[in-house]
Amino acid sequence: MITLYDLAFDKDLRPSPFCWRAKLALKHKGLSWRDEPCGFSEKHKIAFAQSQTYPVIHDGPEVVKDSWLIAQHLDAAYPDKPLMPNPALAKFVNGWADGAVHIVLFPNVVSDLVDRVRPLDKPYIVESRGKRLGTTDFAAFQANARGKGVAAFRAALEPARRMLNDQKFLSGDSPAYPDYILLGTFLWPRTISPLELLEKDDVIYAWRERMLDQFDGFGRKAPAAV
Ligand SMILES: N[C@@H](CCC(=O)N[C@@H](CS)C(=O)NCC(=O)O)C(=O)O
Repeated sequence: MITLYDLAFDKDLRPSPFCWRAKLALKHKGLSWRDEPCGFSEKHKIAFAQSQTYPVIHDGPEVVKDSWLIAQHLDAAYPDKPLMPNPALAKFVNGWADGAVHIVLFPNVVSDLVDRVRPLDKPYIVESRGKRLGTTDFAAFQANARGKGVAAFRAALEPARRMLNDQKFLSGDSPAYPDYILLGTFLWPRTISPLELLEKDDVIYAWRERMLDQFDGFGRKAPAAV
């Protein structure tokens, strides 16, 4: 049985976009797993993997950290239903999400995120995210960011929009890892912020609806922020 160490917030919210990638990859493979919720202050739970970040999986004798390595491990260990029929596309989407999309998304939701961590994790998140942003006035930072930030986020999605103009999923006729990467990106704000990031007539909105329905509504059923 696979064990997944998944980042948990207050009220058992599970926002981590990287953990979502791993969960959606496991679903794609039809694998079940044991879930181990962990807070920011519970890194001792993943010390066995020499990891400072979630997700980590324990799969029999194998310990794998980092969502990208987890996806690669799953394709190697369970070759049915490849997650990456087009590995170059998957690699591009992974880097684009991490290096461009998340960067413009984060300022729009940072205060909502800080508000929803477990009380025990609050000092850590205030200090670490405060250092990253240069302020601990997250509410003001977020309010200011949203002035141009939502438009910047939508603009960063343009490469996906152009693909989805012509095809149902980033991976073609059916979803694969590139789609799970981007769905993870959307499940992150959905879990910790009431902010709607997309306009209803955006092809990405319709794609997101299709993706939320995958695996019997797995993403849609996950507790979302109100
Ligand atoms: N490259 C890693 C990134 C993982 C990552 O940054 N996870 C965040 C949660 S979204 C984390 O665990 N952060 C711990 C911290 O900030 O202390 C992956 O793809 O798995």
